[in-house]
Amino acid sequence: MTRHASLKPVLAPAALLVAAGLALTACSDGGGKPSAGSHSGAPALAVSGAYMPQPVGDLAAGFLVVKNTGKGDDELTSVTSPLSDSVSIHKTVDDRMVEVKSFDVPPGGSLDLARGGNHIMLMGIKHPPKQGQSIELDLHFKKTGAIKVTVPVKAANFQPPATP
Ligand SMILES: [Cu+2]
Repeated sequence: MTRHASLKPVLAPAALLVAAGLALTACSDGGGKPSAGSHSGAPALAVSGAYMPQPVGDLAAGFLVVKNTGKGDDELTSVTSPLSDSVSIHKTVDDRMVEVKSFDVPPGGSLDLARGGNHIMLMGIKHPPKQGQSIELDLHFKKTGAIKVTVPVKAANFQPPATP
């Protein structure tokens, strides 16, 4: 009898704990560290290592690294290019490409677009460029705005030098 009575009061606090944990997670996802207490942190982005393997047919991929040396986060939300009206951003899941809405660029971190992983995808290219030429990509970030990148076209099997 006493055993049954004691079960209920134990359950209620456990449920509260779960709810509190969920709330905390939602909070830190939205605005970075909850304890930071400042909204002045701005992202500071720099793009490096951009290249495009020579297109196969009217399809091409773009690879680059976006470093964020600032205090605030940012997001790559879209990419446009004079080369194509159909540019999207993809991640790779189990060898299959999946279109995404955005990529995070965390403060003190980087967004790496590389073969076999996240990449920029250009479809329906009207005038495919050749190795040795270069093309333009306009990266659109949620906070920083647009960054124009000149991207060299490399051999179709080009691999960038390994970075530390
Ligand atoms: Cu793709």
